[in-house]
Amino acid sequence: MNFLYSDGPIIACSTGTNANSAMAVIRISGFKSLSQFKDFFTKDLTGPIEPRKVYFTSLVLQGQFIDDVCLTFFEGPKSYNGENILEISVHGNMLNVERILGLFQSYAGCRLASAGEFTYRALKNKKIDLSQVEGLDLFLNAQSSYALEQGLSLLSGNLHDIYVELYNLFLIHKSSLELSIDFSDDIGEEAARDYYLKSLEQFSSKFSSLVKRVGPMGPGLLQPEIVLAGLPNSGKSSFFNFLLSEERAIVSSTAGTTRDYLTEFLKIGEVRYKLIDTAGIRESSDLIEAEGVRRSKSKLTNAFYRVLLINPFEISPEFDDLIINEFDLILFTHSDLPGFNEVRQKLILKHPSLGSIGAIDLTRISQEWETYFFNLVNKKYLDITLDKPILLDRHKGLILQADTILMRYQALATTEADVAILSHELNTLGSCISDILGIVSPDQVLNSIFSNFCIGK
Ligand SMILES: Nc1nc2c(ncn2[C@@H]2O[C@H](COP(=O)(O)OP(=O)(O)OP(=O)(O)O)[C@@H](O)[C@H]2O)c(=O)[nH]1
Ligand SMILES: [Mg+2]
Repeated sequence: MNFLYSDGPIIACSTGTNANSAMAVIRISGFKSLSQFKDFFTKDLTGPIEPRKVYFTSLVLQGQFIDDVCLTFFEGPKSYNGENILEISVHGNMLNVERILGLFQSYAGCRLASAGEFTYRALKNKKIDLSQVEGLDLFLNAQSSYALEQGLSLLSGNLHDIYVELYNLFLIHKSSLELSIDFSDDIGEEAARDYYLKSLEQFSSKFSSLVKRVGPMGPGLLQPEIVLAGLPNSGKSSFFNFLLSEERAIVSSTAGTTRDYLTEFLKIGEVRYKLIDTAGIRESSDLIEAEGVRRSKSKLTNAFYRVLLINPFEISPEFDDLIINEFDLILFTHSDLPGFNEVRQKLILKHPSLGSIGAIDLTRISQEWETYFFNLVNKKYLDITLDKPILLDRHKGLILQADTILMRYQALATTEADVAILSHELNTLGSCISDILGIVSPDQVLNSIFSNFCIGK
């Protein structure tokens, strides 16, 4: 990230530049005065311009008409990022947007903004803290209504309030330790100790409700993936196509047809899942196929929902290793073929864990079956999100780290350990808590967060 320490006016199209649209919003941030753009608009920008009011005007270059636009001025520091911001709504043809961006770069001293640079300036100007930046990122990239909700909650809602309250309770407790060192003669040793223990209890009870919201690490809930796995010819691609209602993947009776995994979005309920068709698992001397199999296995490890498809007529030795994985659903295919029940029964005798699972016939799969499958996936997502798990790994990591330190600290506090040791532990705890809000954040943390942002935000 090269913008961390550079200022000056920046420009970007905040509505994206990948597709033509009716309108596009171009933003300029960090300029000293509106009058520096006076030659670009027929509206007189040297006169009074009311902030937050929309002005319809023409955009011109050296007297030549470019576009009809709407201007809105947000005056710093009362703006999104604390700087002067000008928003120009233009016609959203990509070529038009590009030429307007170019015009302000060539003739008005603006520089094209890097991804997330508008928001970085908001952080720098203390308009928002780091956890709110992450909330915004979560909101803008959400793949489910739950992630949307948590993004907002982190940006300006309940979760952010909890973090702030926790930090404040920590400061109160820290001051109680200082009080017991410096002023216990004034207020009495017992009163100081009471205050110390009470403030610790308040902090730890608030914190423990947060710890309960930490689930497993990884992108499972942020970008949930449904992975279809199985041996070659088990019917994965057939099922993939069925769920997408299109012939997206090649289906054939040649084992090993799918060589690399295929991904498509599939909306179920209020979640946009990545549906993944994988290469059939088998030993192969073919380097490309072997790589495809390796990728399939890795997709399976990180999946939110794992489906195993079994064609009981084609079982190879790799099957034993495959079923060691945990699956959310196991589907038997080829149930329309004669002898299905016998081969299925034989397989179940060998692997009793498969016994309780029903058979489906992919050649006769029906709408009801699709609804049944969607309900299963949906239920898992709803069950997991019921307890409002925290989605961001950085936060989960810090909360777990703080939890370990807090347990150690509480043990020391109750045994009335030496104040120097208590102070040391408390400072370590404090840095975890303040890191969640990003009160002091190293550059690499900032870099990793801002690398997710899109240009124009
Ligand atoms: N009769 C019958 N044929 C099926 C069924 N499901 C799939 N098939 C057929 O089985 C063959 C293999 O199906 P695919 O969907 O390509 O299997 P796959 O698991 O993707 O196979 P790979 O890509 O090689 O790993 C195709 O000829 C399908 O038409 C089923 O339930 N019944
Ligand atoms: Mg396939």
